[in-house]
Amino acid sequence: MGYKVGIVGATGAVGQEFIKLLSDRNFPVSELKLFASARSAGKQVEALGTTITIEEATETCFDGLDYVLFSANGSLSKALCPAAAKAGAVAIDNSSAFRMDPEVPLVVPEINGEAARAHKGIIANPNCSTAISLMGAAPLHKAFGLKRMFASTYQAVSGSGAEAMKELEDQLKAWSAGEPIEKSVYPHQIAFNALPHVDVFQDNGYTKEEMKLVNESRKIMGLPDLVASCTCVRVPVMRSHSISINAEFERPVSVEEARAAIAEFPGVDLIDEPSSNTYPMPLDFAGRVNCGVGRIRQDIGFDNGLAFWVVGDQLWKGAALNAIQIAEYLIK
Ligand code: 2RA
Repeated sequence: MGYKVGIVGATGAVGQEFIKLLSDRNFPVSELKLFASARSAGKQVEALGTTITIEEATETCFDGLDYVLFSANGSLSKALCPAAAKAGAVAIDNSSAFRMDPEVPLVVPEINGEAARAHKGIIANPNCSTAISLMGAAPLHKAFGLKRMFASTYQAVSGSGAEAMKELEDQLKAWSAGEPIEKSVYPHQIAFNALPHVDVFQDNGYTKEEMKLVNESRKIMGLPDLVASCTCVRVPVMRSHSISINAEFERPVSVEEARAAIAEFPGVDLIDEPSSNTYPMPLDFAGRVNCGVGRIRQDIGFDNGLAFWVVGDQLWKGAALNAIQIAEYLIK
């Protein structure tokens, strides 16, 4: 028994990871179809041991498919996810188009996997910084009851796509060669820099990315009144996001209990031995399925507070892997 799977956005950074992970994880695919813009239609791609011709993503291309993984822009997802659902497929969408729709489950399988079963044809994949942050916050919420959460993210350039990853490489090469540094993806040079600007600024002074982390955390954790705030920063790291979190809990906390809660939670590794300079780092998490949590300590700013650090692969747990894990959850 296999499943007929489609990928929309097959040529993008996340789309390529969808293909890789379906193969690496032996997802039971009986047929794979790849969709992209008209510009890419006709190109041939090696996938799952065969050559597949990319088709244009249209409202009528989903007939007969069981699952469609979307990693396209929000407007394309808005147009095509309903069409995929109408054709009888389960659309798992990596854009922000449906994340806050009350009719659409927003899912991190280790945290609220059961919510996926209530889908009405569309399931939303969280924003990358949200999914990775909650792989640290959720086990601690389970242990102590999360009351307030303050986050600062250190986001990899892969979050801006393959072009941004190449831009960082090119800037580093130009710098070492003493050549002029070109920039196009970001408003400023990203090499040797830190940009407190991920996605567009809102009227309240926060960026869309920062409000996604706040609002999506509330929905996934089932904490509509959670007090949360964050600052999202782009840093010259290739593909793993890191997040520093200060959190206050309802119940008294202990570092030992917090470490145990992290260690026993699925999908996350406790990496926390400061005495030997052991803590999660983005370089170690590129291409790693699990996220890592470390630097756990009593937060001196709160009663019942913990400070901790979470790292995860933006392209995997932050995007393609989480979406495939949702499909795996539904077929088990
Ligand atoms: C970023 N969260 O890191 C976005 C990608 N989805 O830019």
